[in-house]
Amino acid sequence: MESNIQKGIILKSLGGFYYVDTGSEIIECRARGLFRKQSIKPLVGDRCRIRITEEDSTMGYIEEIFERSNEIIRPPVANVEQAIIVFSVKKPNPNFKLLDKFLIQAELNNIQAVICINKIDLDEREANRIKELYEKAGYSVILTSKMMQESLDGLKEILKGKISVFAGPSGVGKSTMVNIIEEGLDLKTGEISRKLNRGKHTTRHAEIFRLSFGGWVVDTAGFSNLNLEGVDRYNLKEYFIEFKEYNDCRFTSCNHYKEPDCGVKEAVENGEISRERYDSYVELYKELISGGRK
Ligand SMILES: Nc1nc2c(ncn2[C@@H]2O[C@H](COP(=O)(O)OP(=O)(O)OP(=O)(O)O)[C@@H](O)[C@H]2O)c(=O)[nH]1
Ligand SMILES: [Mg+2]
Ligand SMILES: [Zn+2]
Repeated sequence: MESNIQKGIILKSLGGFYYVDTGSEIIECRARGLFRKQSIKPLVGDRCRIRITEEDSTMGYIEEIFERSNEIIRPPVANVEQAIIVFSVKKPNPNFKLLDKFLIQAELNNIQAVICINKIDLDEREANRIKELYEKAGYSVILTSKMMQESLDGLKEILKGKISVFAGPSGVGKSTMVNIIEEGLDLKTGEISRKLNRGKHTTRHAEIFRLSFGGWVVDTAGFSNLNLEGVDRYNLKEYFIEFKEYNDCRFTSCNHYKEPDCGVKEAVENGEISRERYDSYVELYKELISGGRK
């Protein structure tokens, strides 16, 4: 071995050990001294420099954590580049307000969002309607089904080379999808997953999986609500990207709610902005007025 120093990415942490993917193998590492030197605790997703021990080439020490591009809290993962926001067209039906909250959260964390409408075998027409609605707003949308292999090949392309997190409510098919994309992963799905997920919010466990075709994924337990830290009633509009084009309102500070001569409301009337997105905006706006942090 030429050098015993390598770079890698932390896949999981367990009992004081960190499992670091160097590209060619996975090394079990400790992070001794790191707290003192950099005063940071390594996170899953961290890119790091490790020193492999001389006695045992499967063990090492994390010596340095490279600067993070971001850090998400639930699950605790660093450097997530992309969020695959999964909703199913049926079983369960999509909750658009929640979908919009996921989009806002991705934006807040500086994460590229891709909307994935799954289970299209159950209603292809409705899936296409949702796709058009969000594409018109400026988002990327893919349609998938575990019954249609080609649809998952498209998703693979999107995942290649990046750290992606699968987010969305429980039961929409996130783990099923990841299992098909990467054979051999065997993530728990269906009822078993739901049982394990109960009470999981406190465990703060995270793990990322290496994809054999390049890239890493984080599978999350479904959650039904989100906290939008950093968003208030005055800046909420910034997160509805398609509004920006129509904001020639009478008041420059217009919140596109009850104000007269509002360009956004006009665009909704004309069908240029979708009614559903606007309604969802108003609901979130009202939530923020009432101070309800939902
Ligand atoms: N019809 C249909 N059912 C699907 C599809 N994908 C997944 N399912 C079913 O949906 C159920 C839930 O799938 P999971 O993969 O466990 O869902 P999840 O999003 O991981 O759920 P949590 O782990 O609870 O967040 C399972 O019974 C799957 O078989 C699909 O494309 N079509
Ligand atoms: Mg799951
Ligand atoms: Zn306005």
